[in-house]
Amino acid sequence: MTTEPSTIYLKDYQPYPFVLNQVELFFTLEDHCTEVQSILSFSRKAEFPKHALFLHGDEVTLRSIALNGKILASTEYQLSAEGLEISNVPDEFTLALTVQIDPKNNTQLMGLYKTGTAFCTQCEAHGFRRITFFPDRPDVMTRFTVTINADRKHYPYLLSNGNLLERKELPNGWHQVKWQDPSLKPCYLFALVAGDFDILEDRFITMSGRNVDLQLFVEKGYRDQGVWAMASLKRAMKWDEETFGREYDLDIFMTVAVFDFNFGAMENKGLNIFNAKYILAKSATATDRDYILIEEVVAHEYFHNWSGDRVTCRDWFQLTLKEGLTVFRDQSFTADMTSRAVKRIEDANVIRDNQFLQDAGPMAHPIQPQFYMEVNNFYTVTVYNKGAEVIRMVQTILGKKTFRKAMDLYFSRHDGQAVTTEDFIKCMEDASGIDLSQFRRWYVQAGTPVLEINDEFDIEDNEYHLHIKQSCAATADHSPKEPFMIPLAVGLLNRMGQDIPLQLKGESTVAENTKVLWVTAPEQTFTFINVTENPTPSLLRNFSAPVKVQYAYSAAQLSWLMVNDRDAFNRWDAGQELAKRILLGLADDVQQKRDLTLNPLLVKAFRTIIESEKDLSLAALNLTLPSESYLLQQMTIFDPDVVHQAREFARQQLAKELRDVWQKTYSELNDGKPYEYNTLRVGRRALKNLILSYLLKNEEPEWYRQAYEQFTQADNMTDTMGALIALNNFDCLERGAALAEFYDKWADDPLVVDKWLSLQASSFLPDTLTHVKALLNHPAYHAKNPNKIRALIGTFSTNFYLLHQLNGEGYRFLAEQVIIVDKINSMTAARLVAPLIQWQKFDAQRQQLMQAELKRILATPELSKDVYEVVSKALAV
Ligand code: B3K
Ligand code: ZN
Repeated sequence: MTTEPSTIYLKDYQPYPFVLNQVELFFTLEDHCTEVQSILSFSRKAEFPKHALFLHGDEVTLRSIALNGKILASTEYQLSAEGLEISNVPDEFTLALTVQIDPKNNTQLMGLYKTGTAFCTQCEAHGFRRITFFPDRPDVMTRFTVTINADRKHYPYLLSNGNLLERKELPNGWHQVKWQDPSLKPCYLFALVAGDFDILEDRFITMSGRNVDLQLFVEKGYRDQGVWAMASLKRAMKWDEETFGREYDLDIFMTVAVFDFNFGAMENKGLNIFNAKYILAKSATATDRDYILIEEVVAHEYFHNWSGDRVTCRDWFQLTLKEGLTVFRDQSFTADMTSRAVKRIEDANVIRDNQFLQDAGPMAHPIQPQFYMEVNNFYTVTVYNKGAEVIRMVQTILGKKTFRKAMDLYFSRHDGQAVTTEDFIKCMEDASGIDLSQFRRWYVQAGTPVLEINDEFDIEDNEYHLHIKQSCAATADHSPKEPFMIPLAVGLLNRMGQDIPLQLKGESTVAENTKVLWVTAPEQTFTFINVTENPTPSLLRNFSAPVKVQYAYSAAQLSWLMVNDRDAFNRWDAGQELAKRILLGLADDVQQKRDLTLNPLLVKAFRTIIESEKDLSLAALNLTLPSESYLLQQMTIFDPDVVHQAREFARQQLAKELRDVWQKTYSELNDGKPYEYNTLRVGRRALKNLILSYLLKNEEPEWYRQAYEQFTQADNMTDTMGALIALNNFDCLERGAALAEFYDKWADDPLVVDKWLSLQASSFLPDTLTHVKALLNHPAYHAKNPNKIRALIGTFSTNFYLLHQLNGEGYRFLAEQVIIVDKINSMTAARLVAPLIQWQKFDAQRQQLMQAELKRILATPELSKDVYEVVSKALAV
């Protein structure tokens, strides 16, 4: 990086001065020298009588340019690193461009690139400008006609968005197809795929009786692994009709799975492109978790057809408009398809383990960022997952029925438009009559609100008071911190564990069990009437807002709530809170070098869960201790060593104390029945494998053997991985044998090899980093493939215990890899650096080591904008 990249501000938004009436594209596909011709027809907007025409361009070579048929001399336009400018253009004109690009050397995987033998594209956010010069911004929407020429033998399938208009043979074994997309779309939703695939075909009859052809293209030999994704797609299409009244609009919906992809998938209009990881599944190679994720991501991309494609974003500051909303939609879908409570807990965990950490670090930003250097750095857990929580709060505030009405209004009012989050909230207000002006702060204020709650029971008047104080610490982006509007769902439990009917003083309505309080002021008191005994409050039920709650529960109250709260989420949360306290106490003991003993309350609580919880997926979550990430966040100075030791000590004690029930339950669950995928069996496998990893903590040869036996006997990947995960932290013969056999068996399946790499990178064994380094030279590793980079380096970067070893080797390794990957794929590199940017939270010695590595990265010549932004912000704190 020679000069500091500039910061772009939302407040500087300017509309594009021209209307792009239509676009014709002609591709001639060659590995290194693809030619792209384009014909763009523009009309000037009356408000911009003098503006020059600017087209973005990135690594495209201009071959010719003609305006209204006249070839332009090189003095008649200006080329820069950002694009192409023509100062004098008439009010109506057609521009014809020819450019050349090099897909085969496109390792950034943005724009047009090769994956295996196929060509494919990724255009969001700024990929289209790597295909040709173009107004690459989401508010420039137009109609695309696309002609593709390619060798027929290598590329029998030539795909793009919309409807196939014609196909014809060309000389020399080439062929040509022409696609036309009837919908208006921005260029980030453009897609092109050319290759030879196996294809799965199906159909969906929409609610109005139209037929939609469904086609799924997978790499040759993987046809059997597309069945689950196809079935998931059909479930998603039906669900969106039933739940949101959204019908698919085109006659054909295509999905393509590729092995080289920067993230999960992409919602290109009518032609979704996926990382194969989120499509391919069969029981022998995919875990239950993979199945659930595939269904979720397939649904997510499909749901974008309305929330993203038909109604899109005006600019990239509005990203949460489509992403927060679509994540909310996919979460609701998954909750309906699986277990509602389990899904809610998992989603809350993402917020607490990752999003709260982002809020507290140098990259903190609101769900609608107000400025950025590189937009790719803002596809974050904040924009996506906190964004989804914000939509969920809207639903809670409006009520489900009104929310649906408001969503209908949003889709009908803005169909075919590129809009803002303001437009979204306006629809919510118009449909409900509720003033959301204070609620809008969630969009522009970063940070995690904290609710400090005290209570008081007034026995004379039968009144119960909840005093609530809200606050929000300053964040790195310096956004304001005015009071938020927070829907706080509460219940009050009587001694019998029953919910007390809830009536607020001054209100006539009585809520049966849960009441949503609207917390709006810095300090507020809610008084419940007709409360005849001192209740136990159940606060933030179902995680009704992405906030932290502080209330002085006693340990006894927490263990009681774990069993008695009617709200499944809060039952789990009470257990987590209890475990957190006990583990932090242990961490303190480790730090002070005191003897460690595990509080028997936790053992007792665990025993009760095993004996009473009927939903076994839920039981597995309830028996999982809070993550190291979550525990670290509770410390003033992060100490990954002590947290790791404390947590592992607790796991070991739980293994020992509960040995009898673990063994009994494991034997019951390990029933040898053939694999079946359904909610019940998924729960049984989840619990069985969790128990197996506890049992191995006893470090008995017998259990190493049992895990190895499970590994060899398993007829499905969930149990295979369950055994490997259980063995993974023990230096026993069984681990080595299982890992070796696993690789031998699956060396040809890239997605399974990813699991093998990440298993090794996540091990707590002391020589893990040495192994990870060696694996960089193993044939299984491919330095240009994002899935491999994430599986090996990405997984190691989240192995907190080993990354943060005081010899600094973990940091050094990560920094070196960031520098290497940055040259290949800057977007992926910028993601790897995330754990280092939290340096300010650690002790002086680690701070110094981490800063030194960050400085080393920053001093690298020609650093990408992506990595520059993250690292420079981290060092500026
Ligand atoms: N919209 C894409 C993400 C694009 C990421 C670009 N850096 C996938 C999704 O969220 O559905
Ligand atoms: Zn999305």
